Amino acid sequence: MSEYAVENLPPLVKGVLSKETWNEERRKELLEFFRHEVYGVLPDESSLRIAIRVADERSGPDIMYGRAIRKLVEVSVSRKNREFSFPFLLYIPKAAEQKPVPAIISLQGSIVAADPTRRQIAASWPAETIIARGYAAAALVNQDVAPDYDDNFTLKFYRLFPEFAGKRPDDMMGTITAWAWGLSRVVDYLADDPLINGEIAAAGHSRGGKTAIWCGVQDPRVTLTISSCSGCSGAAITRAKAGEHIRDITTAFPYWFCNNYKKYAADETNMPFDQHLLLALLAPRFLYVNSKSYDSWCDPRAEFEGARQASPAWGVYGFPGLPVTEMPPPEAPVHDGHIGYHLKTGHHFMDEYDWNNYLDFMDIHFRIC
Ligand code: GTR
Repeated sequence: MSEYAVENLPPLVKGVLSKETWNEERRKELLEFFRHEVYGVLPDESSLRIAIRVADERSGPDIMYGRAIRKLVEVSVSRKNREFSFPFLLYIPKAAEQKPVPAIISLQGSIVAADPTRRQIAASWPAETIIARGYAAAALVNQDVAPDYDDNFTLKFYRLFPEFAGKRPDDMMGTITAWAWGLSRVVDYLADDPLINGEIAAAGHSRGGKTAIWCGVQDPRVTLTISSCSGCSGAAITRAKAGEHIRDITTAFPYWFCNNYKKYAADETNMPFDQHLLLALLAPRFLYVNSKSYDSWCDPRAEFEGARQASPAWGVYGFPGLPVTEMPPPEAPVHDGHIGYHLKTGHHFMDEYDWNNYLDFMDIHFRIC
């Protein structure tokens, strides 16, 4: 593990995580760095006209046995005479009518997971459990915002930017930036819903975890960012990790990132950043990182290291980040710092065990009671 030690890393990486070098200027500089070099910049954001409406709202015995209000929400965006819209699904516990509740948004990779009829219930989004535990649950399907294949930047959200179709400047957004933008539109809605108390978590698994992190970093309204098995270009320290590296991910999924990211593939050791700096941008808000023990492509140890090495940034604000320095064994969650963590025995997946731990963490740190 010596390769991971902060003292072995280049100056930008070393410099940020101490009281002396961390300040708001530094944060802005790092955020711009990740925008221009890794995930890409959203062009001309101020020209987007956004309207959000509840298309359908129901409650009653058919909606989670009377325990929840279900809303189907539509986000419509226009720019220069082009339009695009996408839906998301939201359940709010009936109890929120008495006292507003926190919400947790999940980015899902398939429509099946976000089934509003609840005939199909996916382990990756146990909305019934979330509602039973007193939280609102929103689900956004990533491909409703932007396709998860290389469409030459022409479909869905990209339709709004015809000038970039097929000719993306090197620092222009990849799909993770587009998906993160979509998550922030769900935050827009929740921030204005009187049944929600302003505490909002954003969660995602794997590519969704990378996206949740990128959303949380850019959107200060996200109280808690949850990364499940986000691996390479997510929570995992890239240097010396096992499994996937920048070369692999930019070859298999070049459209997730801006073109600039590829230039780091050849020499990760000397790149001026690593993923703990991205996580540090979340401080002093809450972060949760979890991994699966057999997920060698993501590398659980590198994910733990991302959280551990980001941790001093929380100290700058007087909060405990990750309260442990040794990687805990499986099934031994750590919930008492501003960074939550657990490792579970298993393969690359997000399941009810993970969700119950996120909710346990939120019970401790959010205003649920
Ligand atoms: C893999 C990719 C990972 C991870 C994963 C997923 O193929 O290499 O970085 O994002 O997909 O999203 O399940």
